[in-house]
Amino acid sequence: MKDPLISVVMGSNSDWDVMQYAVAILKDFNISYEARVVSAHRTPDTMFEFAENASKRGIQCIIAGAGGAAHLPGMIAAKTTVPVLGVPVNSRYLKGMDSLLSIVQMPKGIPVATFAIGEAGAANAALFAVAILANNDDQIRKQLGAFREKQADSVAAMQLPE
Ligand code: RP5
Repeated sequence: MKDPLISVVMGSNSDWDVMQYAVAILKDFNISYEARVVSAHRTPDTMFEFAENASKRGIQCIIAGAGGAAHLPGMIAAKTTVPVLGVPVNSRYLKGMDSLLSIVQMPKGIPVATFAIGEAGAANAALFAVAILANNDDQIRKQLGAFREKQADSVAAMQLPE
């Protein structure tokens, strides 16, 4: 794939069940992306290197998913000014409430845009990244408009049982 515009990172390959929904949207929109595992606490040096280089690599948005004490999005945001979109991944015991609060409760000064827990959050983070790119790309803006129209049409076609 050509130089990625969007980077999708996650703390473990166990996050893929959720984060695949972000990647599916980027594929649908034909946006160049990369997807990789970077762990804040197991590979902190790799995480720092990734975050420090994101801007010069031309990355426009980082979608970061993590579960539990989900410090990956916040720590990446601390090391780059590239916008970070955080996706709370469902966790085994606290069902993702821990992930959500860890990501959304960033102290003032280092923002992480935080999305819903799980599949919806992953898909919406990617749609948000697409919307950011659309600000400076007419083709992507048209694609996003067409996506919204298709979605509206599918609702209009919905039928309920008698
Ligand atoms: C976090 O711990 C990951 O983001 C993942 O959601 C969670 C569990 O990781 P594994 O034990 O499945 O590797 O770092």
